[in-house]
Amino acid sequence: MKTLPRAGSSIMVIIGGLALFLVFASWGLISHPSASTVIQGSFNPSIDQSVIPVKPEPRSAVYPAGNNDTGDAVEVKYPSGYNVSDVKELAHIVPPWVVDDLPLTDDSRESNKLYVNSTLEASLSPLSAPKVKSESCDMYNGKWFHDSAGPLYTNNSCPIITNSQNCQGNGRPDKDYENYRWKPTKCGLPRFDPKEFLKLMRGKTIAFIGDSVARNQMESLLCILWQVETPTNHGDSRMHDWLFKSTSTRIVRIWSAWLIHKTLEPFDFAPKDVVKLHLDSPDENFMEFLPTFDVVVISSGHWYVRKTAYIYKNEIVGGQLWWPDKSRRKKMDNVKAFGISVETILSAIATHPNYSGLVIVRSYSPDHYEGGSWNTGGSCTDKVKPATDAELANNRFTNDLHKKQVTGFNRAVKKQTNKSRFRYMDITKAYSYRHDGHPGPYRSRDPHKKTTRGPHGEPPPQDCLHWCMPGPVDTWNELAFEIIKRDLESAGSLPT
Ligand SMILES: *[C@@H]1O[C@H](CO)[C@@H](O)[C@H](O)[C@H]1NC(C)=O
Ligand SMILES: *[C@@H]1O[C@H](CO)[C@@H](O)[C@H](O)[C@H]1NC(C)=O
Ligand SMILES: *[C@@H]1O[C@H](CO)[C@@H](O)[C@H](O)[C@H]1NC(C)=O
Ligand SMILES: *[C@@H]1O[C@H](CO)[C@@H](O)[C@H](O)[C@H]1NC(C)=O
Ligand SMILES: *[C@@H]1O[C@H](CO)[C@@H](O)[C@H](O)[C@H]1NC(C)=O
Ligand SMILES: CC(=O)N[C@H]1CO[C@H](CO)[C@@H](O)[C@@H]1O
Repeated sequence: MKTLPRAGSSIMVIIGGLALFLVFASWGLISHPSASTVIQGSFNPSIDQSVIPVKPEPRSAVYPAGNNDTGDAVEVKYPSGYNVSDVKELAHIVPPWVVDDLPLTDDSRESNKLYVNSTLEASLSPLSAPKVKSESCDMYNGKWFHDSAGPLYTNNSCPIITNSQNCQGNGRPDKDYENYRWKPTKCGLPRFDPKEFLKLMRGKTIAFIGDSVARNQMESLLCILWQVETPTNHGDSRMHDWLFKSTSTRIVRIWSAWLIHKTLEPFDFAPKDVVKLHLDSPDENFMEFLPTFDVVVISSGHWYVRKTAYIYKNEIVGGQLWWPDKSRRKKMDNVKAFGISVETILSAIATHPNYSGLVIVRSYSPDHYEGGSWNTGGSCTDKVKPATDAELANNRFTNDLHKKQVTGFNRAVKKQTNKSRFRYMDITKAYSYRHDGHPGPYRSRDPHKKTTRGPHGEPPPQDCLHWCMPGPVDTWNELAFEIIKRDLESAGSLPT
């Protein structure tokens, strides 16, 4: 096949148009916030664990449509005449939502500098546990290795796995992706010991704040802990809240897709039907609970592909999939807006007069729509092992968001006035190897779902963003556990 120039090619234009159409027609892979409300709310924790409760289907499998949080699912539709083999050559094209009428402002040099040294290294104080060999162990550099010890739980031993992440329950034929563990180059990462964790977190609350990928991590932690104790559910629609009575440890989750304040009322030339993101105000829905948390695990990013208007200093400065008047100058694209939002929310926490806990910022979770972006034939179908270095796919959108997140993190930490501690849990690189850890087409129980490519090579509808449970996402909690342990240790308050 011919090699396509990066820009100006007519195929590129066609693909771009097609992609834009698909972006409107389908949506960026984020499950609906209330999907697990249903599940958690209806599950009776006193039930015999050998009887798996029947879980209602979440309202949204993978692709919520539209511009609000109702999350009605639609499938990606490939128009007739669509030919995936035309698209393959465009592997790792910038997703259409990044292509903008302004060049990306690039503060990568600055962020790289900060990233390599000041914050990260300083934030990872050495562990005195015997497993740690190095004084300054970077937990995020390392390798995935096969571990015959297997996963920390199974789809049968954890009753609260969201259906779309229950890959085994949904018929995924391979299972070995459950057996890889992360080994930092210079230290060990202990296998998660649920009893230890509960002891460490005695009387404490850990809160997960973010989108459905944050939910993915919170549910992974619940599943791990469930193996030693069945928690009780005290949640409501605003806050999911599970209590482990033996140690009075609370695991909570608050939905906040963008982490910042959003409004629906018309604003200047932005009409009612577009969500307005106020890039300089934090999301009040979780800020009010903040002082009650001891550990906050916070993350965002994936919703910045959705249709929104960006408001900054009381002015519309840009929009994503929305910019009605092309004669107006757009000052900001979604990558930049994301960077500002990260700085806003983390600064608000770092200067909150009543917060003195630990903040773990989970870095951007990479997706794996390889061989095209998610809506142009990209796929993670048939990936059954972590990628080798040679197979590692570069994803510019992921890289851009990661850089912005690092910059926002560093800027916020500099403004800190209270006693909170900030840690950047930098999983992006490690997880770029885990193209095998996503549900792919195994995202629902539907026995008639498509799991193979169509006649023109078009991939089946699939989720290459969320993580199977059990699966690689469980390692996030091993990392978080390690961060919490180091934090309490350096504060001299580790329980004996
Ligand atoms: C959300 O979208 C649904 C369907 O797309 C629509 O019926 C509803 O009015 C919308 N709600 C808001 C608040 O925009
Ligand atoms: C798809 O494109 C490839 C390469 O351009 C071509 O060989 C093939 O015939 C096309 N298939 C269809 C169904 O159009
Ligand atoms: C990071 O800091 C170490 C010493 O703490 C220094 O040796 C190294 O050169 C620094 N790296 C960069 C990229 O600045
Ligand atoms: C768990 O996965 C197995 C396949 O490995 C499947 O037979 C079983 O029904 C699943 N159970 C649940 C509760 O999803
Ligand atoms: C902090 O706590 C004090 C005393 O409980 C309270 O008066 C104040 O409103 C709180 N501030 C914030 C921002 O929550
Ligand atoms: C405990 C602590 O240091 N609290 C400080 C947090 O930040 C505010 C300012 O925003 C200070 O006034 C508090 O003393």
